Amino acid sequence: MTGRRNFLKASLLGVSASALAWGSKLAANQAAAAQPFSGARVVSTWDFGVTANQAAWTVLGKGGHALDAVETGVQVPESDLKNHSVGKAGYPDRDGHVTLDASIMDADGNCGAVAAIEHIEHPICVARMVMERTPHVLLVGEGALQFALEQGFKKQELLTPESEKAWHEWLKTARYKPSINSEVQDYGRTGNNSKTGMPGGAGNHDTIGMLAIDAQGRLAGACTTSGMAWKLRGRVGDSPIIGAGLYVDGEVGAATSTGVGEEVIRNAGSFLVVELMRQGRSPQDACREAVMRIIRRRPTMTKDLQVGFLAMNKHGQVGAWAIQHGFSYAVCDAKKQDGLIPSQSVYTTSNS
Ligand code: SD4
Repeated sequence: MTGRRNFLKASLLGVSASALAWGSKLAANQAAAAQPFSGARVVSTWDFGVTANQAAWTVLGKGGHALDAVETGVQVPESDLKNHSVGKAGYPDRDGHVTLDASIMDADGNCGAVAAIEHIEHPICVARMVMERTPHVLLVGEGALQFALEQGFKKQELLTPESEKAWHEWLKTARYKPSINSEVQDYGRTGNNSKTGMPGGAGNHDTIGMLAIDAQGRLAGACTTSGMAWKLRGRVGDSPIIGAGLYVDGEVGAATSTGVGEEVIRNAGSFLVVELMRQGRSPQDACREAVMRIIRRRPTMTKDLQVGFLAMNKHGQVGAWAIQHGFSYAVCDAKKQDGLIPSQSVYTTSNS
């Protein structure tokens, strides 16, 4: 096992060997993203973040509001039928129900979220309406659906034949073991991972977290997911929990997470990243410390666990860190429309 894995103290890591193998262009993208930046910029988790960012850019590029940009951007993977970890066509829970989690937040602390909502293709839009049209922050399950229908959303079947087939396959063993999501094998390409058969090189879970700063310097974030495939009915992950899967503070910056949500919730992950940035850490350094906090609490579990954080400060500097190799994030601004960047990680070779 140790031969396959190379655990290095995070503080000693530079760009990982594998990241270098992915190409000096990518490493250059990482260095560029870490620089202060004036103007609009949007960043997202995973390779499906590239197309999501492009949609967000249709708003940001015209001088639009960061909040509109993130809501627009994350709707792309929510509607993508090839994406089985966000929105429609997401893998269901243990009992065959597709249940979605989403949150949205602006720079002033306004936020809204839905958890374990069913039958609604765009939970992020419902989350925004919770934020803007109710005195609440989070609606769950039946109540969230009721609210969505009252707001005019259409009820639809989110379980596609492909996802249903995958669920039936899973039922043969019915063993809940989140796989380590990694884009290593299929880095930078769309389509299914040759090892797992999952989209975009992912494992059985992946979330889009998107952070944007607009031309007027306003920050916003959005996070949306179908959560962990085959989860218990009623399970809620980190994505709709403000401070866990998403946090934005206009005075400091914004952060979002992907991976096993239970570990992120336990550590108030995204809030922690923002607080570390408040204390003067760079986005990358803050993400690394948040990852190390999780590892310190779970020393025996981390070889099987993936969590990744992505952060952007109010100066537009971007950074990320993950437990496992293979996390990537996409950056889009006026100079670069499709930059996909490998995150640094604690483990520098694939555990999967
Ligand atoms: C969750 N954090 O529901 C989400 C899933 C995810 O990579 O991001 N997986 O726990």
